[in-house]
Amino acid sequence: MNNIIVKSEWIKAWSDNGIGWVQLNHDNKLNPLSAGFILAIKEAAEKFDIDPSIGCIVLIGSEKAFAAGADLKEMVKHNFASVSESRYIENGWLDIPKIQTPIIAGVKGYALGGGCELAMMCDFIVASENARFGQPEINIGAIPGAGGSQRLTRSIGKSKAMLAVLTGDMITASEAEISGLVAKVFSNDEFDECLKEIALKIANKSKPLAKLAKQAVNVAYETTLEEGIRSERALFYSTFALDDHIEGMEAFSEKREPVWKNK
Ligand code: CO8
Repeated sequence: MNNIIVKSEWIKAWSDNGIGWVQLNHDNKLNPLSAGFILAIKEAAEKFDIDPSIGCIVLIGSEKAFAAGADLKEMVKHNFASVSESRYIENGWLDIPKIQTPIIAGVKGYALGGGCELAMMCDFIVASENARFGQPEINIGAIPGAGGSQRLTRSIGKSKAMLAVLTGDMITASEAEISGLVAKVFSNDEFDECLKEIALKIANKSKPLAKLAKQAVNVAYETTLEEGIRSERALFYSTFALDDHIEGMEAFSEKREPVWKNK
């Protein structure tokens, strides 16, 4: 692993009512993503992913930025050989999309380059109205490298993704909501409360059902419609093997709230 040190000191992690909060808390409030920082983010998220009391993980940054991209002070030292040999954007980065628990990116301020890519690796993005998204790599001698050209295109379509990637211009929160990059935008004042409300709603669902639902939607990202429909049907049938399926059905007919057993 080329002596990369996990920067756990730049992460604040706490749980609250079934929500696992992971805050990027670099001394530089722009949260520049170095190799050790992304490993710390991955480790914190993975800890919550295997915690049976957690039903939703939320990744947040500072007031100023979710993350303003790769740590350019680290990136400047790399050459072609060293990025390949150190697996620069493999360690940690490839693990975030493997998290099984629903994971939300809560974006305030900048989500640029690797920061935008990290947000897009989450299941959906909730933004405050001051959020700014972008893939500005073209301005610093590179192109997106952690999935930006692929996930942004799938998310907002070729035309808008090309505009963003070729100009490097930022996308405002309201543009991001209109184009579907962001699920919801809240005013800066309401953001923390509204984000928590959404996370709590998800955390209070049956955990195995939420994981199956997440898996079903993610298949749409990666395969043909025919294969996706087949996969969804198999996942749907598998819900009938859960105690929580029986509980959901019974609660509906008894006109009461379900009490999930999480199995
Ligand atoms: N990395 C390291 N340091 C940074 C970064 C960064 N990405 N962004 C800002 N800083 C530093 C600045 O150098 C400055 O440091 P100092 O005080 O020592 O001079 C400090 O943070 C404050 O920065 P600014 O004065 O520029 O703050 P502003 O509020 O004026 O501007 C911006 C904020 C708009 C975010 C601006 O700083 C900016 O444009 N930053 C660069 C954004 C960028 O280009 N991001 C893309 C990077 S490339 C990338 O992400 C590739 C992803 C590949 C995967 C990742 C692998 C690890």
